[in-house]
Amino acid sequence: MSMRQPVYHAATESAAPMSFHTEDRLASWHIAIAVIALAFGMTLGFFQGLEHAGMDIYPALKPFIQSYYQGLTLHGVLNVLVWTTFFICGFLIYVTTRSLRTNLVGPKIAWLTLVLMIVGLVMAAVPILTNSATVLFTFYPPMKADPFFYIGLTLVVIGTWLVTLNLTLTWRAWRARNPVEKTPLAAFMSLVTMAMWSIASVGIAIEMLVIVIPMAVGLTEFSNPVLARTLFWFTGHPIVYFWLLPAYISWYTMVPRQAGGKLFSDPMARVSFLLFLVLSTPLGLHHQVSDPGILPVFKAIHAVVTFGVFFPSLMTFFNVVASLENSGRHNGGKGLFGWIFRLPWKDPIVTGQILAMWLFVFGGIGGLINASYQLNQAVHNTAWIAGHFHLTVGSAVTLTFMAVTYWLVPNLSGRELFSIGMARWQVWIWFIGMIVFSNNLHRLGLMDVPRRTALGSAPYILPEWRIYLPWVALGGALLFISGVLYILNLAFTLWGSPRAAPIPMPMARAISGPDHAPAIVDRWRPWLAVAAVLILVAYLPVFVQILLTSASNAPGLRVW
Ligand code: HAS
Ligand code: CU
Repeated sequence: MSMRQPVYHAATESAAPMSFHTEDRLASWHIAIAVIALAFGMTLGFFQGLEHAGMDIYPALKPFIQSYYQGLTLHGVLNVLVWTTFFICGFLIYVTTRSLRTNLVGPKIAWLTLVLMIVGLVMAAVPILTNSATVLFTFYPPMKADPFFYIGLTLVVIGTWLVTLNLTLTWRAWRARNPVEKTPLAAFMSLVTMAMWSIASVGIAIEMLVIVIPMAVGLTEFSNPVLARTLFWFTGHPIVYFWLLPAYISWYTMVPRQAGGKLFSDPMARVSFLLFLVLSTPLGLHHQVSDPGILPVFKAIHAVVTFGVFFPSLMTFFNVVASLENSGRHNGGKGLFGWIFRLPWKDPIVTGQILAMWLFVFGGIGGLINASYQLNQAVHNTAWIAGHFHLTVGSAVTLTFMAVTYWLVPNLSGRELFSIGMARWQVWIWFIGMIVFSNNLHRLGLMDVPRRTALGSAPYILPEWRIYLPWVALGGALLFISGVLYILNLAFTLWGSPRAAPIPMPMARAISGPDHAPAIVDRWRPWLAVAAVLILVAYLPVFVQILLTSASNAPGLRVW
């Protein structure tokens, strides 16, 4: 039962081995914290599903968790903020240094960054656990949480900026030694991801420092909710691409190799990522279509840009499917569709990611519905949105990261994956569980069921909702079973599996390689400049209008 058999038969690394001891330890710490957060977060998700079906177990959890909403805050923060951010920082440190074949230039800074992020995490976690920050992961003012919640999250964001700095300096050291070579694709994509995120996260940092922290510590009594929400969504939309792009890195630069073939086009992949760099941020108002106090014309402009950022995902769709086709044909597949059956379906690393891609097709289509100005009125703040983001961050991203850990954890720990069979079941159960879960949430949303609501105990619940709510619980239970299989497999790998020699990071070669990419796609300044200009055009008038027309007059509230 060797992991390497189905995964690494395409090619072998020829370059001399290098030590990545520090990078591996850093990645291990980040990923361990991420997986622990996921384990707790998804357990709470399971409880929420049960609540929807009328099986409210929150009263039984009383001394630890006071309410559905405290549980939901924990679920959201642990799953979409902690699991993603820690996994991504660890994964991208690993990917960037391996693909550049360069050690981190600032190992000490990297350790300090990790400590800062852990301190931030603990600072944010304590108030949530003591029910002093039941404000959900979007923490909209005028809701007012314990100051440590905000300060902690701010430290985590600062930590991610330090990761960007470290990776950028590492790339510059590589560039000094390789003045003409194209940046290897995986490193290039990692740097684009971190650069995009570092620009985008300025919004949330300003919201924290100027609005919510002063309010929470008592420096100011009032907040401006319109301004706060707009700063939040300045970051809150691009954060979804901060989660998605690392999954794309795996789909582009690793899956083709793991599936036995080559990436279709390296230049096209670079262009797709550069489009994300410039288009991810100037569109956050699509989360605020129903918000008062913002001129409709600005919302319409952001809706148009949202349709623009659809294109790099369409390019990804084309490129990734073409690469899978290349792999299937390389494995002997014939005819129009025969190649599909020659993909390594027995390998959970590949299968998990293909299933994640399939779920993402429907998440992406749902995203377009959300982004349509009028249709948003029908779905906003309904269970539909929860259906949408479980297909995206909960599947495209999470199922991909899970599949990635099936090679990465053995790689980092030097131990064989405990059970390939268990991993195979895990990815399929997630896929089926998510279909049941998200289909029913979408359907309920169209029946006007509100999101973020303890539905099982709501007095206004309609009889027709009761038909679908138990299905949400069933889907949630399947996801929970899948999650438990995942955690157990990783735990047994660390504490019960035989040692195995380290294996190289999978790196796909491309049919159309980096030499076909024009030089402009390996330059930073022009693209960063375009990103800055688009953000100014899309947001400057919005902020001017908000500052001129809305006041800081909402007193902080504890609504829980
Ligand atoms: Fe979204 C709300 C629009 C993508 C996450 N989104 C949310 C929220 C979250 C979220 C968490 O316009 C809720 C926030 C909250 O709490 O209020 N979203 C979009 C659009 C896209 C999109 C247009 N979202 C994502 C991604 C997320 C994510 C990615 C996380 C990772 N979303 C919205 C809007 C709202 C929203 C509105 C606000 C709604 C409201 O009213 O509140 C697009 O980027 C999607 C493009 C994607 C595709 C799919 C491409 C498919 C690929 C795979 C192909 C490979 C295959 C394999 C099929 C077009 C690349 C084939 C295999 C073979 C073997 C053949
Ligand atoms: Cu968005």
